[in-house]
Amino acid sequence: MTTLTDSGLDADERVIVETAAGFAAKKLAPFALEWDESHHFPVAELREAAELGMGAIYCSEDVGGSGLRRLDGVRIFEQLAYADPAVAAFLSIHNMCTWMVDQYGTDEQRSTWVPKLASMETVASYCLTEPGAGSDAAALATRAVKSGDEYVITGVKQFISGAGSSDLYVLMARTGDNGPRGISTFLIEKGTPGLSFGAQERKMGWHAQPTAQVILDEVRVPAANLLGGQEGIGFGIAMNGLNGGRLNIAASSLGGAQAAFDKAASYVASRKAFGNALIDESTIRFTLADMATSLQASRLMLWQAAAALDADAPDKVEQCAMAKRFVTDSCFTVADQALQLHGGYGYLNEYGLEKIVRDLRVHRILEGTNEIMRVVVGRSIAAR
Ligand code: FAD
Ligand code: 2MC
Repeated sequence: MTTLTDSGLDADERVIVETAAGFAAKKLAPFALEWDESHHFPVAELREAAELGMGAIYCSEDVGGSGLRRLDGVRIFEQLAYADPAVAAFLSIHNMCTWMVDQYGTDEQRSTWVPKLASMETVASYCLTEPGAGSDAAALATRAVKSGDEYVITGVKQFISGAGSSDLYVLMARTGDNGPRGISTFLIEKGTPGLSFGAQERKMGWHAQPTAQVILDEVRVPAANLLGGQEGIGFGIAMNGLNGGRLNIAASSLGGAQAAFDKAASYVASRKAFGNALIDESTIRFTLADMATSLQASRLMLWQAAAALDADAPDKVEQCAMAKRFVTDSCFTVADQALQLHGGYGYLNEYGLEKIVRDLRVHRILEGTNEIMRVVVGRSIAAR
């Protein structure tokens, strides 16, 4: 567990952080490099995390959620990512989906799905992006047409984390006109006729979780699988899910960067050059000081944005976007600096630095690129 996160936590908060840190150290960290190498998706370990309440962290207790705050959530994801950012990030996507069902589902949808999602008997994927609609998500073309008491859904979703492995696909499709108000959200179970998956993408990082297309060819789902039982609210559901998702992805960057920093601080204390330990070189100390400052600034910004989401603050969308942009950029830089401080050894797989850099790189792209985060913040400034 990192030391900086200890500051200011009360006893309950400390138990939550220590539980996540203990689980991560025992069940994730020893295997992270192996899973990266073998492209193994550790579903069994994710289910063990769920047994500790990490499958539905900020969901209601009446349907099996843990009833914690977003603030607890980002602290948990930081600890998990300290061991493995790729696994932590997938769990964050599952939690986002679970929250969407809990928050917007009908009573029946909540009681049917949330308990299974909380235990991770059912693992969920979030399906918004399409080949022709990434940043411009409201331009999505997957169509859902009502037919009796079913919807018939056709289209392709691109880059879906967990695709092929997950049991439930929380999927945004068009039921109405062009634009955000014509979009609805559906719950689609694996095994539904017409649902298939593309080849696994070969990626720079995130090897411990699958990424593929989700392909829908006249997939028929009961009208009861329309999330919230209402058409046209799907874009709002998707975006509100992403507000918290963006924080959790940022927390996954923070944990990874903290691990990289700790490795680097320890390495330069023992590595000798020019007659001294590297840490005795003032420029190296300055680098470490800047890295530690970036980590602490990231953590504080993340906690502040999580508290704003907990409080449903009027500026929560901008705060989440700012934190996602700042934390994922800053922490990527810290991870890269940590690699640099290891010299040639940082470039070798066995030191674990290059995996962190590869895993964190994509956090600047997904759940809204960092350019889109600037678009969101810029719009709110212009609207003042
Ligand atoms: P584009 O939208 O085509 O953008 C290309 C470039 O243009 C980017 O740099 C972008 O920032 C920039 N740009 C676009 N518009 C603007 C603008 N207005 N101003 C300035 N710059 C702009 N999606 C899901 O729905 N579910 C998932 O589970 C999921 N998992 C993913 C996993 C991985 C490994 C990856 C790589 C992606 C995943 N995504 C997922 C998709 C991800 O969210 C998109 O890749 C991302 O939103 C960007 O969309 P795009 O790739 O189509 O890029
Ligand atoms: N939270 C809540 N509501 C939001 C929102 C947010 N973050 N962003 C937009 N909305 C609402 C907005 O208030 C508006 O509501 P209303 O119709 O009531 O006025 C509605 O959504 C439409 O918003 P805009 O008019 O801003 O829509 P526009 O199309 O111009 O831009 C944009 C929307 C660019 C902000 C959005 O498309 C976006 O966030 N794009 C990035 C896509 C993205 O993040 N993809 C991630 C995929 S998931 C992933 O990568 C994983 C790894 C899981």
